[in-house]
Amino acid sequence: ADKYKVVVVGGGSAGMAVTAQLARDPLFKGKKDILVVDPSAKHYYQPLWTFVGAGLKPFSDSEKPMSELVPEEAELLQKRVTKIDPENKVVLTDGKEIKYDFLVVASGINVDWDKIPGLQETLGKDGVTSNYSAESVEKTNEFIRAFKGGNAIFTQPATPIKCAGAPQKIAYLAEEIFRQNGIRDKTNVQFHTGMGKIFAIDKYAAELTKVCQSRNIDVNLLSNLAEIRPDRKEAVFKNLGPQGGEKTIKYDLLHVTPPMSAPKFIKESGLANADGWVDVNKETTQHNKYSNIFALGDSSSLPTSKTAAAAAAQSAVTSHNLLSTIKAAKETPSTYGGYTSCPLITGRGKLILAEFSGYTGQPQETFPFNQGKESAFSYYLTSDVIPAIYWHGMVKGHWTGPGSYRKFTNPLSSN
Ligand code: FAD
Ligand code: UQ1
Repeated sequence: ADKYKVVVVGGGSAGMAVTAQLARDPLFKGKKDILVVDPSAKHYYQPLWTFVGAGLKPFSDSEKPMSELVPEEAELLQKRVTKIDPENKVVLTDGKEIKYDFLVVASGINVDWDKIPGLQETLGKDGVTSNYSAESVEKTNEFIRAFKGGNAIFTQPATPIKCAGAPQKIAYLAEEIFRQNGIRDKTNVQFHTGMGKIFAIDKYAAELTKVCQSRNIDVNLLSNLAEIRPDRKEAVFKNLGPQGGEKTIKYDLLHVTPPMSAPKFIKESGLANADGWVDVNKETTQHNKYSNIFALGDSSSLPTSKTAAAAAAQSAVTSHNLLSTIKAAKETPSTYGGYTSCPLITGRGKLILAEFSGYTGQPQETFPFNQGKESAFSYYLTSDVIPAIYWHGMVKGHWTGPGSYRKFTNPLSSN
């Protein structure tokens, strides 16, 4: 009885996009042959959390009940997947075995709150917060608004994370609010990143470095948050450069982006590459060992920067290749070229819209102006247009990224 043609593990941005696209195929009409498994009662549009953390959008705009988004042709099981048995084509949840013919893994990335000693007990209290959790994102805005001066510290870990620009976006927004509140001269704004660069792509990194310089944001590269001592309000940073060593800094506001990693069940199920991500072909999104398994989004091995924008582009490739595998159609596979995007908000009404291929490192900009510059157009696109595209397009299976429009919107672009 508990057998489905397709099981989708994770009903987040990537899983819901693929589910909605599959559901439109005649193969699934009136059948309930797709199952989405996700323990979360809510589906989150996490890109809004940067705006929520600065009080520019209400949290409620970022959530919808998961059940509302699951299409009619699919079922929802509100359970956590604990293991997959790919040899027997079985998904295990607590207390239930579900058989599948085809599997899509889209279980996202784990935020490792427990890997920073001191973080869990103080998150949401005494000036320590994070935009990376539904529970603490509104605290960010509270703490920034109530800030009276001192050290405001923003961190980024050395691990891969979702939306690698988000740790610095909130620093820009906070810095602007401190100026508006007349406390900027009493405030030391520091950004500490475990990475060796402020952003992976030089074109955008160069501009972001200028923004930090002009606004007196102290950027510390290869400076990795290792510990928080809440009783003394101290943050300990390890220097990952050749000189090594540790630095202890007193904080009055601390916005933490914790280290992140692949969900453990992927490795325990024999589906992972050496780093724990679901081991898929980087062009087709099909598993390298099991041809009836596909993966996309943050939990996949696709070697690009992990964003909803990337998942949108990947979703078209996954659903196309999965459908032709199901139908045993001898079609040319659809391929993904690493497209991803990071809207780097630098202030209210100002945004650098990075769009690039994580495979080539080359910009792939949608619009015929230099998106490496701060722009009001890019800001309103991101704050007001893209959220609508997400809720009405992406999770309904009708938006797979701007790639197919680029030759019209930016005809001179070579990418
Ligand atoms: P998710 O959307 O996180 O979904 C994963 C789902 O899997 C969840 O619903 C979860 O409950 C479920 N799950 C987890 N484990 C299991 C399990 N064992 N069994 C079953 N289900 C499971 N992206 C952008 O494109 N632009 C931005 O501006 C941007 N800004 C961001 C800002 C912040 C603060 C954050 C946190 C993220 C941001 N992102 C942005 C990144 C974006 O949200 C993610 O890259 C995107 O959601 C990835 O989609 P996904 O489906 O892989 O993962
Ligand atoms: C995008 O497609 C997308 O997915 C819906 C995002 O996630 C929130 C984005 O942040 C961006 C920038 C895009 C790209 C879209 C356009 C119109 C450039």
